[in-house]
Amino acid sequence: MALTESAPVGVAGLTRDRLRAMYRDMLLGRLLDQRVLVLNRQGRAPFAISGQGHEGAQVGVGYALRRDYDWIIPYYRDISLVLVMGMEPRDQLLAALAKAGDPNSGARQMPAHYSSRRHNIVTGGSPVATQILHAVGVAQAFKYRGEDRVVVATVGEGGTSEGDWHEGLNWAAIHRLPVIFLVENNGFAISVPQSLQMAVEHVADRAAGYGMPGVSVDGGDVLAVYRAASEAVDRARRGGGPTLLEAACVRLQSHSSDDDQRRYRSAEDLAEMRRHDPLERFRADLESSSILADGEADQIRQECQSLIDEAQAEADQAPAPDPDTALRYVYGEA
Ligand SMILES: Cc1ncc(C[n+]2csc(CCOP(=O)(O)OP(=O)(O)O)c2C)c(N)n1
Repeated sequence: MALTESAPVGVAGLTRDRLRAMYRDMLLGRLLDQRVLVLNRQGRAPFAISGQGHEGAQVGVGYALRRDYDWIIPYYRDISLVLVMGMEPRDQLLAALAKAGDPNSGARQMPAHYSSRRHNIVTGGSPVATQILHAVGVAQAFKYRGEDRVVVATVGEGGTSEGDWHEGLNWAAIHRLPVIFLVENNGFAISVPQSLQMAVEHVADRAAGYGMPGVSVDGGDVLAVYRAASEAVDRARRGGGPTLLEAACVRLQSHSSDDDQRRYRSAEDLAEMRRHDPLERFRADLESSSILADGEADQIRQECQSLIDEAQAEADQAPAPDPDTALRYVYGEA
């Protein structure tokens, strides 16, 4: 979108400071993601799964929520979303390096199973789409208690082929629960393209079948996502029920550190995808509307990079879990 339409005051009801903060959070997510991949290639982080290309969708939705009040049940690509909700680079580096202080799980879960009691982030299970049912349960509790909180569950388009997805959306619609189902549609489930997951063009086309609004938005446009998410959040808070929000994303990296997408995607496809990098798009829009001054993006990058360097230095020094605690939280408190 052209930011110049409403500059210099700001756009989408967001002040200039908030727009810059959005850019900073997208960039921090990107750089932290890159660092985890490097640690994986150095043989220090056992596994990495990247959110690069999803930052517009994640930050757009995160900014529509009330931090430490609303809840999220994220999936493994949501590195930028959990940063917006209050987690720190340090938290994710402790997890990547499997250190005892990892707040997600004390280094018991795989990396990218984000969790924070403090920030209302509920860990997902590894089977895809189980988080949908958990979110419906959380939303049911909000309604039962008469609270005006909302919960966002995120999932890939491949995950919407699971039974959990259908059961969850059906129940949420019947009971008009305050939940937003965010589908981060990057077109692939590992190597399986969307055309082999569903016979409709947009996941959101199915919303009418459940009886809820369905919105398909360009996930590369963080402000378009923010607007759509804000509407869905307002509706849910007012008792208007759930929304299926689909954000079209690009998966800039392979599925995970155990995958190589060059084996099943053409060089042309990969090059075309890179032209839709949400971070570059937002930076260009902010610069052309003078919301980011010349050189400001570089300065923000340096600040983010320093934050990540400090976080890594701290995580490097942090102790590994005590082997005697290996069974804690597995069968009960040891
Ligand atoms: C029930 C289940 N089946 C298979 C897997 C293995 N698996 C992990 S991620 C994934 C792909 C999911 O794709 P999608 O939902 O489109 O999300 P994306 O990874 O593209 O963001 C699969 C098949 C799993 N974790 N759980």
